[in-house]
Amino acid sequence: MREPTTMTTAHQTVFDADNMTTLPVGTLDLLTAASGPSGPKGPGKGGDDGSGGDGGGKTGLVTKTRPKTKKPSLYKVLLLNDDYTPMEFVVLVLQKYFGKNREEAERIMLHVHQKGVGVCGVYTFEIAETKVTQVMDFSRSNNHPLQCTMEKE
Ligand code: TYC
Repeated sequence: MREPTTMTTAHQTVFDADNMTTLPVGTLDLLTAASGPSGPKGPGKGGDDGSGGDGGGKTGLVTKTRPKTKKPSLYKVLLLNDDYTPMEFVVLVLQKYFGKNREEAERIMLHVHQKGVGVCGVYTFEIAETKVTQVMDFSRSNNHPLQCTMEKE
């Protein structure tokens, strides 16, 4: 791990830390940064007015930093209907792997039974993938043809 460092270069103030991106001033304003956390603000060495003026007749690129906070993609985990898996088994799956109470599990099971497909939950990629594997393994172990898949939201 490097320590965050502040260096004075030909480009004036450059902030360098792990997990931070450095952007030219002005770029920041184009991003939807209003809702997220942002880096140091206000006049520092070299100021933030974009002039680059330091009284020494030099010009340079003033930068600001902000933390990288990209939201992960989400995935729906789906159950598919079939003619053979017992309703009670599907209800058990929904309670065991998706944290549903009896009432909600019955509602989702009946929805899948009537419509052909239904959403069990929405998760990040790895969690969704794990749920699909767990349900498929559990169904196969119990000799049921129940199918579980995932799709990007
Ligand atoms: N259609 C099944 C039956 O009548 C019940 C069922 C519901 C199966 C949902 C799968 O994902 C499913 N026994």
